[in-house]
Amino acid sequence: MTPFKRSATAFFVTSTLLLSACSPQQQAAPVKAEQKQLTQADAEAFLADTEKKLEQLYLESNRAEWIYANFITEDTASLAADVNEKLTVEMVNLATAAAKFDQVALSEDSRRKLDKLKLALTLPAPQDAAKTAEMAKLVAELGGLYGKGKYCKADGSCLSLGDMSAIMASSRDYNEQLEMWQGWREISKPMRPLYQRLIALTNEGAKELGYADTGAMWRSKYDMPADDFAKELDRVWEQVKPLYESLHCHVRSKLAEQYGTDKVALDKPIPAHLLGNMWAQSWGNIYDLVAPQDADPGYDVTELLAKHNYDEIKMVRGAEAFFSSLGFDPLPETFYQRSLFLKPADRDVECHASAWDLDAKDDLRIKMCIQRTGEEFSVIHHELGHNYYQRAYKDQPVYFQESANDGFHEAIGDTIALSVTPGYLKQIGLLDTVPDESKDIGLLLKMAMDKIAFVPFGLMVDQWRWKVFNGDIAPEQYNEAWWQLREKYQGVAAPVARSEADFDPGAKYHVPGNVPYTRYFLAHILQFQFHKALCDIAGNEGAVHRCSIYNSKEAGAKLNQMLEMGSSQSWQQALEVVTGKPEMDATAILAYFAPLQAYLDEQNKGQQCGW
Ligand code: X8Z
Ligand code: ZN
Repeated sequence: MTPFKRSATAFFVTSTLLLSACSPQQQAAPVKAEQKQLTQADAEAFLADTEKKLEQLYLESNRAEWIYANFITEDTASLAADVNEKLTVEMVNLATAAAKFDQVALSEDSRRKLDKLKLALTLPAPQDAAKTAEMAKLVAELGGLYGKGKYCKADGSCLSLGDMSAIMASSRDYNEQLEMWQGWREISKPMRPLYQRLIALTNEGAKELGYADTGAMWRSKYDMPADDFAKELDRVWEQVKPLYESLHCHVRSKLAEQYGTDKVALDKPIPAHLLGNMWAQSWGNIYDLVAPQDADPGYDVTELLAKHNYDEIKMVRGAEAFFSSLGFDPLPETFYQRSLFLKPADRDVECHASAWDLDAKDDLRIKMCIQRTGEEFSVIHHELGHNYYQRAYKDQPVYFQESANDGFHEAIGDTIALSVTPGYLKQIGLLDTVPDESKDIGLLLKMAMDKIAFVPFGLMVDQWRWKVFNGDIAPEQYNEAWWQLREKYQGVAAPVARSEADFDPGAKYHVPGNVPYTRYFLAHILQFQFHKALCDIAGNEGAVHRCSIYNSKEAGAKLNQMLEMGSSQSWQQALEVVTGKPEMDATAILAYFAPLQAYLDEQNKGQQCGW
């Protein structure tokens, strides 16, 4: 293993020192007697050197990852794994080197940069070259299994995830949905041994860096003690839970009407394949089954897009125009030249939508196999939110070229999509008449089926993963524990018996992709806080669910002020910039849906809710 070497005042990170490296939550590392006393000047020199190194490494890694995700083959997997290995080795060394300054008195700025460096890796690796290489290979293999995944029927015809998602969204045939649901989950069975090994290896790496396990490291990234953060999540979930339970109850009774109580029992969890989504994570696609009799807004964005001949590019241009209306610069021409918007017919690509900033200058891209639906129109806004955030913080030091916390990154585009209201659709010529306010319950119900339904899913994925990391869930309980949590948080159940021959968590992109998921829970709470605050700034006086910040330069400027900060300040400070308050809170999301809660209470009268 090549030790990291700093040129100016040479010190080395050896494996002995590494073993005593510490995290903020751990006891400090003893500074070795023979070692030179480190100073603030040493820290600054180290940070300056590292900055250059990181810029180069990130660029190289982004390029390899981009190519792999756009062209999944044995060779690109191998190249991506090589670069990932190199980056991981460097980052582990740098995190270890950064920990040597734990006892040195430093400026706030230097301290924050070092803390960011120590926590930069998502999957820390042990200081063992063979193990790091093995990990990098596992990461690429798992990603490839998901990206290449398809369901092939007995007759030899195959369906992609996109094909199957479209069927899940529109089919109302119990068995057809079940076939899709089961078919997709075949892809993750072979992931299990790879995943199990990856968890063991990364935990070793996390321990060497001074964390109890990789999950503990993930929870340490939120400007507060890790345990407090976990409690904060529980607190916010408790706030949203009553509304979720009301929604669950109402949707279940409508599903029972559709499929019969022999299929959907009124006192049990909902079968997970009937909610219009492969993971039952958002339910907007089955809105037609629950639409209120007299309060349906009477339009559907998918139909409006088709009626006005929106193709994939026009959908992207449309979302870009929203950001432009807020005062953001247009996307560079290279964005349109280099992005992937359509699923290629002749090769495997990772279709799960993502947004990229290759060089922290202006090489922004998205990669998405766009379908012409209202749902995907929202996802495009989501992705562009990432790109505008990336561009806004590009002049920050590399350590702070991130969102305030990862939930902020996920919340920005969604915040903009909350402004895609009937009034806005009329303004851009997609809708002829704005539905009357008497139709608001329908609008809110559709929104709740996407946003409120998501909240427990956003929480449970990492509740599972944290327990996998810390050993509370042993490998031989991976699937059983997954379904226990699905039932506990979401009140959904597998429609057919599952066993440990299955690995259902692996059928969700972020598990084999090793993308922490709590960020989406945070984003679903935060986006309603941002929306409310920006609507106030835009001078909105009506109902918040009818507010669009379209064209508001004031709202745009305030949003940009927060985006530009990157992660240079705590997320609480960033939140305060837009909302005036440093606390994450469910008050805004509950206020948005308050009229719906009253409607659901009425609908659920006499029902036995819960599961
Ligand atoms: O993964 C995503 C984005 C890319 S960051 C498309 N989302 C989560 C998911 O699809 O599971 C957005 C919402 C939740
Ligand atoms: Zn995202």
